[in-house]
Amino acid sequence: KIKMTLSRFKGSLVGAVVADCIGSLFEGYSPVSLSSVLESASNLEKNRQIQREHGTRPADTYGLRFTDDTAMARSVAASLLHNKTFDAKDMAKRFTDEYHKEPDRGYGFNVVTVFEGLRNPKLKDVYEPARVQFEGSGSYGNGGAMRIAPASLFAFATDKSSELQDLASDVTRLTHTNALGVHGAILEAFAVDQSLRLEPETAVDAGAFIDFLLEKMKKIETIDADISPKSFSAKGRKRKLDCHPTPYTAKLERIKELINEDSLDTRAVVEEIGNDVSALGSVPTAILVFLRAATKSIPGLEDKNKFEQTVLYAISLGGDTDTIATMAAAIAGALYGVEQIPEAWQYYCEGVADAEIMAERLYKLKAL
Ligand code: 8NA
Ligand code: MG
Ligand code: MG
Repeated sequence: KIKMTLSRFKGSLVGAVVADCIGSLFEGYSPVSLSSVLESASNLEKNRQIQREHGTRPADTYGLRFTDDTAMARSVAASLLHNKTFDAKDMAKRFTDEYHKEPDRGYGFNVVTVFEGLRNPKLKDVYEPARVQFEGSGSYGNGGAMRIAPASLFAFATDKSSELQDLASDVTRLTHTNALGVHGAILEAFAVDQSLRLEPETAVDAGAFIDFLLEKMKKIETIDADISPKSFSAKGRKRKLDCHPTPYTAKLERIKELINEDSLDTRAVVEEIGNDVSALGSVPTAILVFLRAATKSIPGLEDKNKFEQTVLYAISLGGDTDTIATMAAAIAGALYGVEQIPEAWQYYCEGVADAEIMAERLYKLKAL
């Protein structure tokens, strides 16, 4: 049982890394054909086979780089591990140091302004640079949600899951203060936490999983809606469900219906739920992907295991592929464990070894 949880911590963080690396090959393409996604995955397997047999091809020739999603998740994990608690200044410094060390990781167009602001030595309030983004409405991008999984593991390990909502909000507001960006990160954080609590031997009850998230989001959306009306402007609400006064709740209700449909059209998912860089247009999508793959066989991916189905299906939706895949994989890996992540994927994706170590260290916080 104990070993099981460790494998699920690793599954979540390592899963997020490989999904980011593979997903980034398709970022921005819409639509993406499932066959091209399958080809990328099978190339990894083939190269690994050749490499094994002949030992001729160095790993780095075929290595896939991680992007901003992983770069920032690593900082979240490292900061929580170093301080054994949330330290806003320390985490912000890790974000900016990481960015300035390697700015070419595919960061969002506007978040880099926040990094510049955070570097100002006279800065008094570490949340200020994020707050002034987009004329004071703050970013609603998915950059908060894409990095939140380590916070879920930290809260789980330290028995502080009751504080997960605040932790996810604090971690996110360092760069994203728009309610839609913050709520998206909270939703992803709860989804990872909930996945860690599922019985791995029992079939996933998608309805119950969504009901749990609905209960949380209903409360969050109705309370915060009154506090920050500026965050709830029409901006960034592209789809019909986005315009609902409680949009995450509305989308989760709709996803509950969609995942039960016999055949689920990719275009319908993209048009109704989304595949873009906004949190509202990607976090619910990641949850849909996880639940659909958990409860149904994805057409064309029948011979793949559940973790692979989750990642490959996420990427096939196109758009912000690395981020939707990384979020879905963090949830899926927390259920299936690291054993379901193909060895070839782990071998060729940059940052896997670090993710594994961080998962282990987070897990060990349990003993404290
Ligand atoms: P961000 O905070 O810069 O937000 C991303 C984008 O969302 C911004 O550049 C804006 O276009 C838009 N946006 C966010 N908030 C507002 C607002 N209040 N008003 C108007 N527009 C707004 O960056 P982030 O950290 O949230 O970005 C995360 C995503 O960007 C990730 O997918 C990451 O991988 C990266 N990325 C994505 C693509 C892609 O094509 N999908 C390409 C490069 C980078
Ligand atoms: Mg990225
Ligand atoms: Mg992305």
